[in-house]
Amino acid sequence: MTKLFVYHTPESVPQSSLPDCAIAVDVLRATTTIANALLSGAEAVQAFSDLDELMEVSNQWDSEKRIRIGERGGKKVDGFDLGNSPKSCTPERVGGKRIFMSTTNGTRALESIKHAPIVLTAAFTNRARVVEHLIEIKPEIIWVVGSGWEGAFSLEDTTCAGAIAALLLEKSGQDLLSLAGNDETIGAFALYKLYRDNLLQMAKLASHGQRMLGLNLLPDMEYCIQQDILDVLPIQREPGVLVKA
Ligand code: 3SL
Repeated sequence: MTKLFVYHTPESVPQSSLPDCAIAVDVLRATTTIANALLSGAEAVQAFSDLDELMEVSNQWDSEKRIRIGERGGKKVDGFDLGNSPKSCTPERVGGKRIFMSTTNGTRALESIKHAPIVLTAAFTNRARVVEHLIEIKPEIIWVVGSGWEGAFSLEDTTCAGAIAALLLEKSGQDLLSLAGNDETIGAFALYKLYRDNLLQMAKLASHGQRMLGLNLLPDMEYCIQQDILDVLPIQREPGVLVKA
């Protein structure tokens, strides 16, 4: 029997325990970008919350075999190869390369769970593959951690957590009462039920959705709210380093 706990932000993750499996979610856009990068053949994605540390570690890598992705406030960081657009991670750009990535919130969510025995990343785009894996490995305790925005709740990440719960309910045969480890899970499931037929409306209402619209990033938003389109399972191989399973 699985218990699923949803946490809206990295800051709300318990400090005194670890789950069997932890999943970071940053729909707009870090975990969507990670899914694309690995599906496009990146060797790995190495996540950093700190830009200076990223530069220090990536400087030791062959410059032909690395791509630096840096985003702050929705914009590309000066001097980085790419911003955080999933669509920029094409096979031509990232194939065979190590991606060194730092984003405002998504990489902090990963940092907060990096000591869990199994760490995955999920977005709407690869939700089905993630849930398929959960059904295979049957963890007793799962955490789904939304990235939020600078410590605050974000609508799109919790809605995606609800999408994961909904598909897990369908595939496992458990009911909501036995699956939900906390009230946040029930709230996330309810949010997903409210918006599942119009995820674009949900994303446009979200504060980060508004920020993205202000930066002319509607095409990225439209991409990120597509469900179950990517057959890719990002899994942590060592703390902070994700590969395609
Ligand atoms: O907050 C984050 O980690 C980013 O995903 C934000 S953005 O979508 O790249 O603006």
